Amino acid sequence: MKILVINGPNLNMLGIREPGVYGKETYKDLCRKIEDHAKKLGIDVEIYQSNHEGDLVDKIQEAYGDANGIVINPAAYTHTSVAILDAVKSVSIPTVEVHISKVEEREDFRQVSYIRKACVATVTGKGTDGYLMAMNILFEGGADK
Ligand code: CA2
Repeated sequence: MKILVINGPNLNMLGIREPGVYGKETYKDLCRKIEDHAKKLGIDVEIYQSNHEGDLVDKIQEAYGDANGIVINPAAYTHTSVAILDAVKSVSIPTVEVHISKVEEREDFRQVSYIRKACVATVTGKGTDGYLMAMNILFEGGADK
């Protein structure tokens, strides 16, 4: 089984600013945590980050026939991107949406998620542990093996 973890714009800046909202862990810490968890589950994982919407769409399309599940934090594109929603729909790969912060308790514009409709589950407000929870959801049956 292979899970693709995709991170959107500015998540590479984790731990550098706004630790009150996104925690103190750096992006490198997050990647290590995801890789350790994949090892524990005995699965393959690939981690990808981009600040560019089209690159995120390309990566989702490349997962077709390669990954059994996708964990995605589209970051700001969550609230704006029909292209990322359409990409997830087009590949029909079980996908879990993750947000480090509790988006439902933040600004109104963060209440909108275009991608949510195409996802089997959403995890919010659990910090970076949310990524591991999303991997567990796919491992336990949300994903085709
Ligand atoms: O809570 C989340 O995971 C978000 O997807 C993070 C996005 C935000 O636009 C979403 O509304 C919620 C922001 C990504 C990271 O932004 C940073 C900003 C400052 C310092 C470090 C990261």
